[in-house]
Amino acid sequence: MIENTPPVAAREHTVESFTREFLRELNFGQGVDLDRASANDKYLALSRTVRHYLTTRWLETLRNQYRDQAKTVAYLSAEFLLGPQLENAMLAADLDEIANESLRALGVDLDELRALEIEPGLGNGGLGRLAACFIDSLATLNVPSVGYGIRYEYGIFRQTFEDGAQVEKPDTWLRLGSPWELPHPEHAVEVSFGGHTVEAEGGNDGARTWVPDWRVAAVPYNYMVPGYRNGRVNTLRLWSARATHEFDLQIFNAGDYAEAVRARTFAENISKVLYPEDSTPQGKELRLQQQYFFVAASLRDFLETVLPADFDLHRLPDRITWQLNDTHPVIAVPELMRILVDERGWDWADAWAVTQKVFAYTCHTLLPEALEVWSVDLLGRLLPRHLEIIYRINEEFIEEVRAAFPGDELRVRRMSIIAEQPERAVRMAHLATVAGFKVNGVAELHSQLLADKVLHDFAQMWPGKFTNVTNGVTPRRFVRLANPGLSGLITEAIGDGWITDLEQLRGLEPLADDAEFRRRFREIKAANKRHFADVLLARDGIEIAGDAMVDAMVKRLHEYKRQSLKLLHIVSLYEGITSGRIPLDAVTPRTFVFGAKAAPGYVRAKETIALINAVGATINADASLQGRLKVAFPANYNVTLAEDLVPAADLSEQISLAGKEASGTGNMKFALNGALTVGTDDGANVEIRKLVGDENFFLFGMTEPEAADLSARGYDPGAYYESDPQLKAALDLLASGVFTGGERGGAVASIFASLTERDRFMALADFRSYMDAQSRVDAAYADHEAWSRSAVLNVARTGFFSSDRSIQDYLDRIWGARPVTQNR
Ligand code: NBX
Repeated sequence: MIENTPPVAAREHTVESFTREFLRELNFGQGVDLDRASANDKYLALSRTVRHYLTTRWLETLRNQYRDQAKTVAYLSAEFLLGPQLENAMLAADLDEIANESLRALGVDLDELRALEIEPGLGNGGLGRLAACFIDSLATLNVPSVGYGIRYEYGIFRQTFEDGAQVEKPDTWLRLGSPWELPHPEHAVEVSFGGHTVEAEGGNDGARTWVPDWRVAAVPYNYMVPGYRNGRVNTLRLWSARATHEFDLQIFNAGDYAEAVRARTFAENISKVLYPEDSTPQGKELRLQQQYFFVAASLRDFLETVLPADFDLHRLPDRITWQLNDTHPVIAVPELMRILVDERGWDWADAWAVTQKVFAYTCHTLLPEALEVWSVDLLGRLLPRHLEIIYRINEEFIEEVRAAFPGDELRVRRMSIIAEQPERAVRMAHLATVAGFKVNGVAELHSQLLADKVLHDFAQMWPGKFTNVTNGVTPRRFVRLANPGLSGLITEAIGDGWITDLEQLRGLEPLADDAEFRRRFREIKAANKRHFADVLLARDGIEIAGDAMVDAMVKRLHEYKRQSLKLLHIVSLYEGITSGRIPLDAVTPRTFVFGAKAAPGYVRAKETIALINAVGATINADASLQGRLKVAFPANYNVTLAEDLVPAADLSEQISLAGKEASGTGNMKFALNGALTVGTDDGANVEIRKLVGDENFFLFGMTEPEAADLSARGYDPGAYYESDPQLKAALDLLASGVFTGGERGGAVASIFASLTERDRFMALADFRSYMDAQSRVDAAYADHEAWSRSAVLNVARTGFFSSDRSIQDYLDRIWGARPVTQNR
C-alpha cells in the first residue's frame, strides 16, 4: 500500500464541504446538474459522497493492517445478506446530521433517495444475515478481519404472488448500478477445476500434481465495512466469475464461434445466482463450483496478497483463523492441504498440523437433511485432487478413532467422513469437525444438542473442541437505524453508550415502572405502527389498521418453523367468531403479519403460502369481522421491510418445534424493539425467556426432551384431532373449502393431510398449549400499562443479544485474536 495523502480531504465534517462533494459527484460522476438530476442520479451521487468520507479511513485501515500483521479473522461465508447500505454508512461515518442538513438546503428529499436503494440480497435468511451482523460488529470492535464471499449477479429471488401463489422473479439488484462496490479486475485470481492428478516430482510425503482441465478468473469486488464511529473500515471481498483468456483463445480458434462464446457464459455462470434453498442442500454441481470458486480465491488472496511474500506459513495459526460459516466453505480444508503439500512441498504431517489450527466451524442446523454431503462421483470429477486429500484425511482420522475406541466398527462407520449409503459421499460436517480446532453451535440449547446428538461421537472423542456462541444482531441497524424513536428515548434516558455496549440497556429497567416513560414508549410504538401501515400501503397496496396489535411471524417458510400452526390459530379464531362461540367484542383487534419465502422446489412450503393467502383473503373480505382480524402477507420480505416491521411489532411468533430451530435471530430483533414473544423452548428463545423473565414471555409447547420422547413413542396426530373439538373445528373448516372458493383438493387437502397424518414437526401436539398461550397474550394486551411494562423490560434485558457480544465470545472462546485500536 502506498503511503500518500488521501485525495479527498475527508476529515473536515461540515455541511459546506459535504454539499460541495455532493454537487461535484452529481456533476462529474453523473454528468448532470442538480436541476436535471433524476432521483437515481442523486442517490448515486449521495452514496459516492458518503463513500468518499469512508475511503480515507478504509485506506488507513488497510495500511495499518498490513503494517501490524496482527492476527486476522477471515469470515468465509457463501452468503452475506447485507440490506441497504446508505443509511448505515452515513451513521457509521457520523454524517447523518450533516447530510440531512445539506440535502435539505439543496431541496433534495433524503427519504425519496433512500427508497430507491435496492438491497443486495446475497443470502437466504438467518445464516446470511448473521454474517452481515458479524462483519458490522467485527469492524465496530476493531478486530482485524475480512469477509469473503460471492458477488451473485442475482441474489435471493424476488417473491411475487399470483392468485396467492408464490412466483419467483429474478433479483436484478445491479440494474441501476451499485455505488458500494469497487471492482478490481487487475487483482483477479485463477481458480481451476476438473482434470486428473499425476505423480508429483517433489518427493515430499503425500504430494500429487493436479492437472486441471478448465479455469475461471475470480474478480474481487471490495465493499467497505465501517465500524461505528471508530475510524475503522474493514473489507468485505466478494468474488465474481469471469472467463479467462483461455476461453478467448478457444473462441479465436474455434470454427463454431457461437459455441465458443457460449463457453464464456459457462464460466461466468458460476457467480450468476444464489441458490434459494436453505436447510435442504440440493447437491448440484454448480453449487459445488461456487463453493470451491470463492474459497480457492479467498485462500489465495490471503496467502499471496494479505501476507508478506516472505511469510513463513508454519506461523499461519498466529496470523489467521478462517471461520467456516456452516459447511459451505469446508472445501477450504483440502484446498489448504493441497497448497501446502503440492504447491509448497511440505510433508503431509506438517501440513495437517497447521491446517488443524486455522479452521473453526460454525454449525447452524439440527435437521439431519440439512447436513451437506457431496457424492464422491461429483466431487471427484470436479475436484479430483481434493477428493484424494479427503480420502487420506479420512484414513488417518479413522485410525485415530480405532485407536481411541478399539473394536467399535459401528462407531467408525458412523464417524467416517465418507458415507457409504445411499451412495458414496463426503459428509462435509464431519470433515469440518475433524479439521476444525473448534466447533460451535449458535445458541446454548443448539450447542448442547450438537454435542449430545448430531455430533455426539465427535464430542466424546474431543470434548474440548465443542463450544457455544449464542447469535446476536447488530444494534446499529436493528435498533438505532430501524427505530429512531425508541433510540431517541433510550438515549435521553441513559445516554448513547448503548449503541456499542448494549448491556447498558439494563439502565432502563427502573423506567419500566415509570408511567411517563411507558406512555412515551407506547407513543413511539404507535407511531412505528402508523409508519409500518404507510409502508405496507405504498409498497404492497395492503391496508391495515394503524392501531391493532401487530402480531408478526417472519422467517423462511419451513415445516419445522410451523407457519401452519400460526395459520391454525387464525382459522380457529375465525371459526370461533363465525360460529358464535367467541363474541366479536371479545376479540383483540390483531393484524397478523407474515413474511416468508419458500424454496422454489419445496412444494409443501409453497402450498402453505397459498393457503395463508387464501385464508387471509377470506378473512380480510369478511365485513362481519368489522376489521378486527386482518392478515397481511406482503410479498418479498427482506431486510428493508424488516427494518420497518420490527419496530412496529407487539408480538413476535417463534413457534418452531423444540429442538429444531438452531437459534433464530428475528426473535432477538423483536425483543430488542419491545415486542413480547410467544414461543417454544427452542433455540435462543430459551435464553431470551431466561433473561426477560417468565412473566414477560409467553411460553408454550413441548420441551425438546418431551418432543423427542413423543416422536420416539410414535406421534399420532389423529388422536389430537379427535380429542380437541376446537382443533377439529378449525381443521374441518380449513378442509371444507370455505377459504378456497369451495376447492377442497390442492393445497387444502395436502396441508390437511400433512398435519393430520404424519407430521415430523408435530404441530397438532402443541396446538392446545399454543391457543392457551394466545389467550394469555390477549388478556395481557388488554392491560396497556402492564403490557408496556413488559415490553420495556424486554428491551432492558436483551442487551445480551448484541452481535458485539457474540463477536467478543468468538474472540475469547475461539479466535484468540485481539482488537487493534486505530489512531482516530
Ligand atoms: O441460521 C439459520 C438457522 O435456521 C437459524 O436458527 C439461525 O439463527 C441462523 C443463524 O445462525 N440457518 C440458515 O439460515 N441456513 C441457511 O440459510 C442455509 C442456506 C443454504 C443452505 C443451507 C442452509 N444450503
